[in-house]
Amino acid sequence: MPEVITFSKRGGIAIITINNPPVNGLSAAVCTRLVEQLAAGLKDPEVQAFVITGADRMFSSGADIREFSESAPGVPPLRSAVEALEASPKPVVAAIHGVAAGGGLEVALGCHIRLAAPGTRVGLPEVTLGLVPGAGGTQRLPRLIGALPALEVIVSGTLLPIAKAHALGIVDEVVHGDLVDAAVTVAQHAVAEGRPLRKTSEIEDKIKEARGKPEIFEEFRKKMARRARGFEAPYACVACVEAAVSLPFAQGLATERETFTQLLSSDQSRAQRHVFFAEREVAKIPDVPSKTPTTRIDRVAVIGCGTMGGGIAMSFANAGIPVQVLEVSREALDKGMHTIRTSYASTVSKGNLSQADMDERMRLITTTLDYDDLGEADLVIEAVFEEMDLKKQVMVTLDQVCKRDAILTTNTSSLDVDAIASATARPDRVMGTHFFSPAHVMRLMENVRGAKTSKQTIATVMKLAKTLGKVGALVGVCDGFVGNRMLYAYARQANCLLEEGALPHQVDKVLYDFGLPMGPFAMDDLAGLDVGWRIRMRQAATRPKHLRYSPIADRLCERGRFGQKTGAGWYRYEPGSRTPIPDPEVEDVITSVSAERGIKRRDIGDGEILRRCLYPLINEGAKILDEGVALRAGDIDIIWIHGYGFPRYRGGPMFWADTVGLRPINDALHGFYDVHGEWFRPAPLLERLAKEGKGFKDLGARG
Ligand code: 3H9
Repeated sequence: MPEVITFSKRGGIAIITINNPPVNGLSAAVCTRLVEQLAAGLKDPEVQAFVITGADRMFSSGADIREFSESAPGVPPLRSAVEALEASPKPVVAAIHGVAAGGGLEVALGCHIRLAAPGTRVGLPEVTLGLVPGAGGTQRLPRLIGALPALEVIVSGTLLPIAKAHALGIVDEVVHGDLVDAAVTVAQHAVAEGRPLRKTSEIEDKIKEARGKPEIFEEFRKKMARRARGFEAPYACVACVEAAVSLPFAQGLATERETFTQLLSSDQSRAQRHVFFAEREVAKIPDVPSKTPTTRIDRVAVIGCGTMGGGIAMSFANAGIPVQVLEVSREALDKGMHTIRTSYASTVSKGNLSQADMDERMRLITTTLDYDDLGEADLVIEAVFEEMDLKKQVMVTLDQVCKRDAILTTNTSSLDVDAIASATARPDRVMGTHFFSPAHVMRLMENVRGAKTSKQTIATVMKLAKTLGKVGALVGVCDGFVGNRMLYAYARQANCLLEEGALPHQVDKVLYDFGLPMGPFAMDDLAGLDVGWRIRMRQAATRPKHLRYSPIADRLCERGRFGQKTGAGWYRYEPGSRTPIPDPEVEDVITSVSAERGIKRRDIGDGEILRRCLYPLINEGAKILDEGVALRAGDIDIIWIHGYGFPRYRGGPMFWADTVGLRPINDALHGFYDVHGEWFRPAPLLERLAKEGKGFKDLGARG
């Protein structure tokens, strides 16, 4: 076993190095050894001061999250380490590079002086794990930089670039040149000067400003309310910072500890920790090892400059990759480019992008009307209308004009990728890249692997997702892939509930309150009802007759109610407004369908709405897993969190199902099946896991 802490001496200074690859996580073993080495140095008359640093890539990513459990081993040693560092009578200098996150930064805050290398990022991301910083971060950071800046850092959970951290006073100096050499020199000066050591826990002036001013915290809570809706941890973070300001250090620390312990065993933190690991796992494809060769993607082309094509082009420009967009007419091209320009200009006007950056991004997007101009592209994404014949025709043309080794992908959201690939002579270099709207904002890329897609193509596209700052999830071919296939199951039930007695705003409210950004009907109005209508028309001939089908959405489309874009859909909209207003005309359509079908409308409770919508969605997820269309339950969770806004604090639909318990879900589906029929038949995998008392978490990678 390599030493997790190494100890060396240079000119009277002990250098303690954290050496726990890959991210220098502060496991219990690391913290225990750190305290031991510090104690040894304190006893050693040769040692006058300490430098604490990290080996290889970074200082430290914080406490080892894998060690978190309800019994929480590994937690107390980190706290002891921070306290031992601060209490050291010999100066301790933190030499920070790469990343100091969470407990990593808390260790640095326990040191008396902090130096950092350029390019370092520091922060307290515990909130993203459903936690508060638990080793003094909520108490020391406000003392160092003030209550409001500390609230921003702790509640956002983001890692700050070092220039910002330096400006705030989190680090004392940014060092160019050798970091450890500089830290040794600074430590020697501190010894020579013999000034009292600066202990963060004793700094008072910065927090005094906020003392006795609860309105500062009230205002902050109001400001964060929209972003923090449904989450517990951000509010707990604010409460801990408030304690830092109003209580003596020891009491504030006790508040933080108690809060940390409570949150550690909460469903929300469990869910968010699951998401942390699932986000990393999703990039791993069992039969496509990380060393698989990839194709260089220097130039890209996008076919179609509508809403999706334009957003996809922006994603590439945002990542600094030159992209050509092709349209069939000058008019369509101008319209698409105008939308792109307007979108960037709005970001600039909000102060979120500089004019120079906008100009650079616009420069990276070039236009053409001619397929022959695409010969240099390494990858081409088609984002034309969702029609098989059209998509095949585009692929035939691309196959002719693109260089032999170019990868061709389709942005289809539901069509058969194998059929699209078969239009080319290079099906090994064809796959689906399903972006979510708006494509330059939404982080999910559902990457669809066809039967003949090569491993190199898969590895390239998965890597590309990362380059674009997106989360790529690899899925197999089926109608709607993972996300939309599950969405159909959910939306279908929402429609049936309307026939039985519910109204759109009631269903939407239940799902909004559950934590989704909007309910199925508001979402349909945003996306446009005509999209689903076209798909349903296509499927009409093959739709099994024994399955219940609700015609309400079709009736609305027949009246030209396509959603927000036509000012009316499931709701009506005032001109220029996106606020949905319940519409009696829709209620008439709904009640007349109920009457036609001989359904006696009844009051439907919120609990039934939630179960009727979400359990079929989970059931569909179980079928998808059984078929190997998704590799892991966690991948489905990631798809739903990043593509559909499923609340992160619920961990995604499959994780949430495990917290509810698969047995009650299976029982409820049986009950619904008895009353409502085939759509509710429990998936064999769900049935089996429920019988065995297991959860989706007990399944390994499939496919
Ligand atoms: C904390 O500190 C609590 C304290 O306040 C109080 C305690 C009392 N633990 O992300 P990557 C793994 S809570 C365990 O791909 P990158 C990760 O799963 C902690 N494992 O690398 C992956 O494993 P695998 C607060 C961790 O370079 C591998 O390392 N800290 C941890 O893209 C590489 O990770 C955080 O929340 C960990 N802490 O990004 C920081 N961190 O190879 C969380 C990483 O098997 N970490 N792993 O898939 C990060 O944000 C990023 O990992 C970091 C590096 C930016 C550091």
